[in-house]
Amino acid sequence: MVEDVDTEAAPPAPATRCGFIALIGAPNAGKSTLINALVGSKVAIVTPKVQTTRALIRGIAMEGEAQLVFIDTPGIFAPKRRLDRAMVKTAWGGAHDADIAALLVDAKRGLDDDTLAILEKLSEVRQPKVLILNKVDLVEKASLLALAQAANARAKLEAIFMISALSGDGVADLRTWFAGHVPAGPWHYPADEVSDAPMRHLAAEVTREKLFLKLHQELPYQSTVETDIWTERKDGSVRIEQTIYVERESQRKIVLGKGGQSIKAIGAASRRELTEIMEKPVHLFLFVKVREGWGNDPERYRQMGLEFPKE
Ligand SMILES: Nc1nc2c(ncn2[C@@H]2O[C@H](COP(=O)(O)OP(=O)(O)OP(=O)(O)O)[C@@H](O)[C@H]2O)c(=O)[nH]1
Ligand SMILES: [Mg+2]
Repeated sequence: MVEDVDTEAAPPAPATRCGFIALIGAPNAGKSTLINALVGSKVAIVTPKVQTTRALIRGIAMEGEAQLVFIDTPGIFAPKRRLDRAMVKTAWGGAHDADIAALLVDAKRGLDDDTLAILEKLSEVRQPKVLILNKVDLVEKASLLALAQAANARAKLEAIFMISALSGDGVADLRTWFAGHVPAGPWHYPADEVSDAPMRHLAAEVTREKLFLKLHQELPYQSTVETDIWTERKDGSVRIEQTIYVERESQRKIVLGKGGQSIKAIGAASRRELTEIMEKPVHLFLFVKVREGWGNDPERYRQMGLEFPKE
């Protein structure tokens, strides 16, 4: 019996591509909303308040043979405090280290001072740059064109997109474009991974989101959340202990609320979401501690994943 011998070489495997795409922009432009939409699950927290994101967060999406590693960054603004400076420095670091820098602009706010300053500094970034006009659900289509032209006159842009990160409008096109423009190369992460951040970090962020949503004025900015203890229990549940650090005793009282009502609401909302994310029962214990000057404590920065600025 003669067997067919296939003398032709097997077709080459489709070439993989992989790249890092930094999402930068003014506070509140919708960067974190967009990274969640691109990845298809919650990797970054979102609130209506400015300066929600404090450190780099990587979210991973697969598009055909391309692995897209999106980097959510803190909003860029004129920093005043040490924490602000660390956040802004981190955001620019993210842009310089990526393969593609994507500038997100809130189309409703347009080219305000923060965004103009970013556009100017963006010219120092050598990587290809794209502009993403976000929140198109809030503006007239006609105004978008003028906005795109004004931005294009200030920076060399490879492409301009108009999207709504909230509704998902235009997000798939964005993913397709990035997949075609990241470099050829092996994937950096397993194909099923959506984030490289440890769960205990995401858990602290989820509690911080609830704190931002529940508390107002200066308080969200004068507090930080850390996960201290994480125990997987035999019954399949997980026990999480977290500390909320504030600057002053008066703030601790506000976080606790009358009869502990505020902290209870924050804890309940966080626990509900963590249960959903992890698909297992969560026992969450929150403690509130006064740590005066935590904004100048290197250890708090290390916990947040931020470099500690010397001044
Ligand atoms: N209408 C509308 N709202 C949006 C859209 N994208 C984001 N938002 C809202 O804008 C607010 C800020 O969104 P975030 O994703 O937290 O913005 P960010 O750029 O990450 O903000 P920072 O982390 O503070 O820099 C939230 O209330 C979002 O729901 C959009 O496409 N349309
Ligand atoms: Mg954010």
